[in-house]
Amino acid sequence: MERLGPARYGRRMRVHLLDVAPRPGFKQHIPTLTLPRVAGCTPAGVDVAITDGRVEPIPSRIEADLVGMTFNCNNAPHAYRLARDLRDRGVTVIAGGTHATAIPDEVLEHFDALLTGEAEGGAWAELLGDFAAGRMKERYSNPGPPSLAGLRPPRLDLLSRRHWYIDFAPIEATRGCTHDCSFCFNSTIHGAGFRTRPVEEVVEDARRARSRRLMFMDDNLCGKPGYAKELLEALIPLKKQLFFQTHMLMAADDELLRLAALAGTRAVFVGIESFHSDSLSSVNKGWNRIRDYRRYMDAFHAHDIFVSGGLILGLDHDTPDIFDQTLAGLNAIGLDSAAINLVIPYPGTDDFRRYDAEGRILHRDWTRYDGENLVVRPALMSPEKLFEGYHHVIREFYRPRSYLRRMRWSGMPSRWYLYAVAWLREPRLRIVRRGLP
Ligand code: B12
Ligand code: SF4
Repeated sequence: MERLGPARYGRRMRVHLLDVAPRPGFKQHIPTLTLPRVAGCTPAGVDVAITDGRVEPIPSRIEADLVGMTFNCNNAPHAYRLARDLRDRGVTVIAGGTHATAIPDEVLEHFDALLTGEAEGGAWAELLGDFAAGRMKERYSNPGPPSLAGLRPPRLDLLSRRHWYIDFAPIEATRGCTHDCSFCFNSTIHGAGFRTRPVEEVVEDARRARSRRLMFMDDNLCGKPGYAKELLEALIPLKKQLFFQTHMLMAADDELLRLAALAGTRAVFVGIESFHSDSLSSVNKGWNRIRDYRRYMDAFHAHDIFVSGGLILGLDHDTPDIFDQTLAGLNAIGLDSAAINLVIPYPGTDDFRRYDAEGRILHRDWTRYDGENLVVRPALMSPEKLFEGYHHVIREFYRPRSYLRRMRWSGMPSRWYLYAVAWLREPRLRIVRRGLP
C-alpha cells in the first residue's frame, strides 16, 4: 500500500472520520462497518480516528488536518452545519457515503471536496495524496466499482469501546444486489451488478471476529444462491450466530435454508414492501409474489429463522384499504417483526425525480426523510389519511396481544428473546403527532 509522507506538515497527517448524527441516541447500536472500512483503506503513514455520532458525542474541538464525514439523508443538514463550523476553523472537510454520492452538487456547497461511491479502489488514497501535496480537487471517484478481493481488514479497533454497541461483529461478503427496486439506493452507491468477496476472506474475517454474533451489512446476502451456499457451508464449523438481509426468494431454496440454519442463522431481514401487487410492480418489485409470502414464512420458521420484514405504505396504487389489507396480510403470513415506513424517495433517485416532476414532493426538509414522516403526496388518498393509517398499522401490529399470537404461531419458542428485543427496540412504537408538513 502507498505510504503518505509527512511532506506537508513535518509530521504525520491526521484524519478524523465522523459518522454524523445530531446527538447520540439512548438505544444501543450495531457497530458500523462504513468508517472502519474507509480507515482500513487509508494509506500507511496517516493517523486515523473515528467518532460514531450515533453512540458518542462529536467532540467540539477536532484536532485534525482533514475531517471525512459520512451521513444519511436525514442527517445531512446537521452534517452541513458541522462542516461549516469546522471549515470556519480552518479544517478541510470532505464528504462521502450515500447522500453525498446521490446529490453531490448540493453536498459540495458545504464541503471542500467529496468522494462518490466506494473508498476502496484508489479514490480515497488519491484524495489524501492530493491533499497532502496541496492540490486536492473537488470530486473523487473510482472509474468503476472496485474489486472486493483482498480488501484490507476494516479498522474496527478504532471504534470506541467506551460506548454503547450491541455485541455484534459487522462483516460483509457482497456489495450490490441482483435486483433494482426503484426506492433502493443500492445501484446509486454500488453501481449495477453484484460483487462477492472470496469466501475464504470472509471466513477469515468471521474467525477473527470478537463476537459470536455476525451482522452482515450486505444488502442481499443470498442474491447469488450458489455463492451464498458456498459461504454458509464454509461458516458452519465456526459455530457463529448469523444475522443478515436477504430477499424473500431465499425461502424458495430449501438447500439454502438448510445451510443457513446449519451455519447458525438466527434472524433475517427481508423486503416484503407491500400487500398490493400493483404497488409492488410500481417499484420494480413485481417478482415479490404475495401468494408465496405465507409459504416462504413457514419455510423460514421451519428452520427456526426469525423474520423481520420491511414494509412501505403510501405507494402509488395504495388506496385507504391498504391499511387493513396490510394488517390482515401480516397476521396471515405470521411475520415476526416489521419495519413499517412511509414512502421516502431519496433525493438523487429516479423516484425522487418522478415525484418532483409530478409536483408531489411536499417538502425538502431532509431531516424528515426518515420513513416516519410524510414526504410525498400519495396518489390515491389524502396525506392525512395516509399518516393516520400508517400509525394505525404500527399500533395494531405491535399490540402485545397480536404480537404474542404471532410469536406462538411461529412455533419458535427458542427465539423468544428475538421477539422481545424486536419489540423493545422498535422506534416506530413512538406514536408521535408529527410528520404532516
Ligand atoms: C447495514 C445497513 C443498515 C444497518 C446498520 C447500519 C450501521 N450500523 O452502520 C441498520 C439495519 C441498523 C440500518 C439502519 C438504517 N438504515 Co441502513 N443500510 C444499511 C446498508 C444495507 C449497508 C450499509 C453498510 O454498512 N455498507 C457497507 C459499507 C462498507 O459500505 P458503505 O456504507 O456504502 O460505505 C462505503 C462507501 O459508501 C464509502 N463511504 C461511505 N462513507 C464515506 C465517508 C468518507 C469520508 C469516504 C471517503 C467514503 C465513504 O466508502 C465505504 C467503503 O467502500 C445500506 C445500503 C447500502 N448499500 O449502502 C442501508 C442504508 C445506508 N440505510 C438507509 C436507511 C434509510 C436506514 C435507516 C434510516 C432506516 C430506517 N428508516 O430506520 C436506519 C437508520 C440507521 C442509523 N441511524 O444509522 C439508507 C440510507 C439512504 C439515505 N441516503 O439516507 C440505505 C442507503 C438503504 C436504502 N434505503 O437504500 N442500516
Ligand atoms: S432486493 Fe432489497 S437490496 Fe435489492 S434492490 Fe431491492 S430493496 Fe434494494
